[in-house]
Amino acid sequence: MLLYDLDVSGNCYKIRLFAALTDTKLDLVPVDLAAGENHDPDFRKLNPFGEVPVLVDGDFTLRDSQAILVYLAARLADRAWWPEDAMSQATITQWLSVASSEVRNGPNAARLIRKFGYPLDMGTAMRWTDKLLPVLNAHVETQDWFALRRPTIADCALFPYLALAPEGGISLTPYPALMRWLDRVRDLPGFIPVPGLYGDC
Ligand SMILES: N[C@@H](CCC(=O)N[C@@H](CS)C(=O)NCC(=O)O)C(=O)O
Repeated sequence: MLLYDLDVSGNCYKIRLFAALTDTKLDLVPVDLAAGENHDPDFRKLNPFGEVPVLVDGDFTLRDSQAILVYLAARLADRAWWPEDAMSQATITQWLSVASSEVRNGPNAARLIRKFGYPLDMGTAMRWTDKLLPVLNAHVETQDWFALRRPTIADCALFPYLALAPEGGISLTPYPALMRWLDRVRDLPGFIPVPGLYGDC
């Protein structure tokens, strides 16, 4: 399977992290966003939105990091990361949705502004962040993992932009339970880092 990838992208890192944790073999195809490779007509055929990550598995092409996590986890013989029952899948999907909405609009947007100069509004990003982080912190005060009693793709989807929040000028110090959850993810066998992971704000 091919993963069209960018090293500093948290969305791509979600997939690389899951693959590392589950020993899933992926061949990385780097896409240089700074050089505009995501606007090449051939890449647009893979993803008309011009975004990474994109997974290609034979004739099957899939965009969106959350969808790719579901696909990769559902193919594994060990269904621990994406179990087959409706209640588990729905519970995990709640958190995949938080990753693509609240995390995207909050810590991810703040990092895009501060690290990459994207023309987004920092006040808006911080309002999303201030609403989000207390909720996440309270959730992992009472349980080790976001969706189930073990790590799932929900944890893989949430980890990158929360761990990289300091690059957006967001301190996680006021959220000790969330920091302990980040440490639990880092301690998983097979864990791999991403550039900027250990930055302080
Ligand atoms: N919903 C998509 C969002 C993907 C996305 O925003 N990718 C960024 C890199 S992290 C991108 O390719 N941006 C293209 C650009 O900025 O032109 C996902 O979760 O994969």
